[in-house]
Amino acid sequence: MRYFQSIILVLLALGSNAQNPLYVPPLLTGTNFNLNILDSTTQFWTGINTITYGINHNILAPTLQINKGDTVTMNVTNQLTGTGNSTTIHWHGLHVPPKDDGGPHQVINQGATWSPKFKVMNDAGTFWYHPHGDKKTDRHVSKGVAGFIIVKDAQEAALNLPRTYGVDDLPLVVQTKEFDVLNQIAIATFLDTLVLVNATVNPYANVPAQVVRLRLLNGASQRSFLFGFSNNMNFSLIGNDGGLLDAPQTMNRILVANGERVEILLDLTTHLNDTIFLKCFGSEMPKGIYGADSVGDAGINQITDYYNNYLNGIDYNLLQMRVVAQTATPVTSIPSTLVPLNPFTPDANTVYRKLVIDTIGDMGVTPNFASGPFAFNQTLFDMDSINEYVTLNRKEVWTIHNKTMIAHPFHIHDIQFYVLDINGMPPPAYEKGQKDVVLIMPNDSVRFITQFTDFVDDSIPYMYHCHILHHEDDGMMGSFLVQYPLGINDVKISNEFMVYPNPSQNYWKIKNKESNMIKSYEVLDITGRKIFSENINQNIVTISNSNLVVGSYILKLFTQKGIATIKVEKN
Ligand SMILES: [Cu+2]
Repeated sequence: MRYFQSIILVLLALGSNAQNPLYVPPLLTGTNFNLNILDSTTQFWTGINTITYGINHNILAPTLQINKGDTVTMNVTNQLTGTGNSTTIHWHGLHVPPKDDGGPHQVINQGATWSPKFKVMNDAGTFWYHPHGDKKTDRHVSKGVAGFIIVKDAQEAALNLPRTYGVDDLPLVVQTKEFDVLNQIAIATFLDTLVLVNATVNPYANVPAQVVRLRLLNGASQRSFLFGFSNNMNFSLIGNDGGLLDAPQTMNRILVANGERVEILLDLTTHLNDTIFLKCFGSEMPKGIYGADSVGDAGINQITDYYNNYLNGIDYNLLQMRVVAQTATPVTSIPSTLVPLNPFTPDANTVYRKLVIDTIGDMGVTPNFASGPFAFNQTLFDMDSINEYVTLNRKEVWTIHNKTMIAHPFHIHDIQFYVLDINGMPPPAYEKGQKDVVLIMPNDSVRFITQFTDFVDDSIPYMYHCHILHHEDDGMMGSFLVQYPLGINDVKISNEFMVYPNPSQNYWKIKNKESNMIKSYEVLDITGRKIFSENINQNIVTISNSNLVVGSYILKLFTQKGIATIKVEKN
């Protein structure tokens, strides 16, 4: 059935060779934004109405241009109809407090308005906003809700860069969509065959014969894009997720995974009247990346429909660029330097964490290393659990190890990070800037370093997750709280729990005086660094301390009613 549907879509796609003018979302500026999420219809094919969602428009969302240092208010109203359409809006890449982040906990019910107000703290760069509802991200993003955020700052303004929106500075969100037999948007079918740039089928844009800036966003649910141009011309990569690089990198291909952004400069000064296509070079994409000719192995590790999707492993056009006359004040050269990078370096207090990406084998299904279900550390996302506890201002090195047969784009909220190494090797120059998504290839270990600054919250978590949206919705996500460092004076002895013996030489026994089950515990050193932890789900716990050196420790108990901290002594 799907195979025939795929053939029909091929014919539809090949039959519509006519180029359509590229849609450029309207640019909104200022500090107060009214964003109405609504449902409507879009004709991807003439005469065929497909239900789509958008913000202030039938599909996609306005581009928000905001200035570093400004305080902005976002009035987000959920006007979606239908049942079960509460949603959220997440400001992807922005450093904002957890309550304003728009993760799955900041639900906007139908008919309601959510109005977060926050200071813009990021450097100039290309960010985006999209729904992030619990188990609904793929559905709401695929139906069309996604918009750019362009952050401006003084450092970027001082550079001679193209910045006339829609003329020599083009936002390009690249997506593929999947359709059911009624031509309605489907999700997680592996038959995403309609290619869209800014929601336009077969788009063209007039671009001036000068240096042009493209802000490329992979807004697809699962497909990665290896971008390049039909004439194989070089371009200059000037920025990635979190802002500008220190110097342009000359390249002719750039791989952009789901959620990632790059800014590139294209020198078209000698190309007047040329027609050049922005393309995806799927035939050159390494195996294991969604969009390559194969993911997974032979046999049970295959995703059958993957091979019915004609886009996988082929080169295809994304945007036809018709090079027209220069503008009045063209940029005609590419700067040799951009902005200084300030990567973090580990110190004595740095915390090291490891997340292992693997399939889940205990859900009554045979694990399939290409189609999942996937999880971090064998733990599926749970709205009511916290997976990691992070200390404010402490530097952290996270290792993400991918044990599966498919590449996963790892995204973390709140902060930007710097990739330290990939399988022990330094990252390529184009990945040295600030990032909030990194694609982890099969069997790879990627380490990044970051620091969780400015915002703490004892109950509202941030998220980390795979940005393949059906992986995220299926539970490939975790949460973390950012908390103040624990000092001895901060630790309150909880009267609800009895610890004995204390001090002790071999073990602490913890008894709960009320019926408040201890779900798990952590043993921390006195600086708040986790030494070990265990999941227990019991009222009485015995914690061996025979391997600990003599000194003070903090027991952190995660209970049904909340977190209790108790100071204990090893002697
Ligand atoms: Cu994934």
